[in-house]
Amino acid sequence: MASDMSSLLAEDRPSAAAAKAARRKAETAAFAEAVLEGLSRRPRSIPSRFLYDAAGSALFEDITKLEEYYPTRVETALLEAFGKEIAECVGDTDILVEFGSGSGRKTSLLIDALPGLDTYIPIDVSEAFLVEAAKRLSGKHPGLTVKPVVGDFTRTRTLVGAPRGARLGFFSGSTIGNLTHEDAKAFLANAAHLLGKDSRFLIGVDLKKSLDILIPAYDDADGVTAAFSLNLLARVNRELDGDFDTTKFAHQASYNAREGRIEIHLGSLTSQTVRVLGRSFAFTKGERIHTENSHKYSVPEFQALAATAGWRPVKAWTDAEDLFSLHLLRLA
Ligand code: AVJ
Repeated sequence: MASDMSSLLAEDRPSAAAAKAARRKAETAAFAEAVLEGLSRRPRSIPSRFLYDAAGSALFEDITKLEEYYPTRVETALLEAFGKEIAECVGDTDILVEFGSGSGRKTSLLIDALPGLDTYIPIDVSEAFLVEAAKRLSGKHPGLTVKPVVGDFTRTRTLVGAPRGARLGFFSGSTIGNLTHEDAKAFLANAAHLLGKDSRFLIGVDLKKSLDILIPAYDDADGVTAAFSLNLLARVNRELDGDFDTTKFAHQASYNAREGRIEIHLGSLTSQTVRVLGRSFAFTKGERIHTENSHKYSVPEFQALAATAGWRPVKAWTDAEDLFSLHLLRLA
């Protein structure tokens, strides 16, 4: 696998360590800019992609195991139940392109269902996750060529060095829900360009549902989701010389029915002043920082959105309780 990875990941070139350090520095600079800008704006906000440092990623992994958090469990069950049927609808596939490096479990189920597959290309901003995922998957699927690509999959336009062949895209976990409709449309259009003519796309999308199920999924009894949100402030303290007192902010999950999304905020429990990179930010009691959106779609709503980016529905699979959907799309 090392030789396969070297073409795209440049793991063993002498400049790799320098490139990695440069990427880390650029990421910290981007975080600093986003935090200073986001805390200055009204309403205050910090983009959700910064939730996933090492600690945040580990906490998200814990979320996926919670009783209240159904998406991972139900999507995995859908792949288990319908993998064969999905593969039949997909048709011949040489190359699987995954947006994000995935949990491994869901990807493995899909790989197992696709008999003719010879190449797996995960795209992720985190080189560490990519190396991990690549190792795990090539171990589980000997004979499969793994070619990881380091990059922001919302912006990666082409897959340099990728082989020719029929492509299937895979974007699981309803990660697309983090994006506004406008950004989701842009992502889907970019994916169409990247995957190319005649490709297919399998996307996991969370469904609209009763608030009795939805709210606890984003505000669990054990406080794991709260810890995940508050880690963003702890990350500011660690990386940007911040002095947030994480006990003085509360995780708040609510449903915005007009936008069809869960919104997560961190609310200030007192009036307080916080310093970040030498700058002061005064919070009134109750003032909030918006940290996340998680959009929910009915099956026809998502199909309509995908159509605006050139994707036609092939089929959608849902569970018996209508909690989650898997959409197979093809380029028109
Ligand atoms: C990773 C974006 C799919 O929106 O359900 C879970 C993130 N945040 N609990 C989601 C998340 C809080 C998750 N996604």
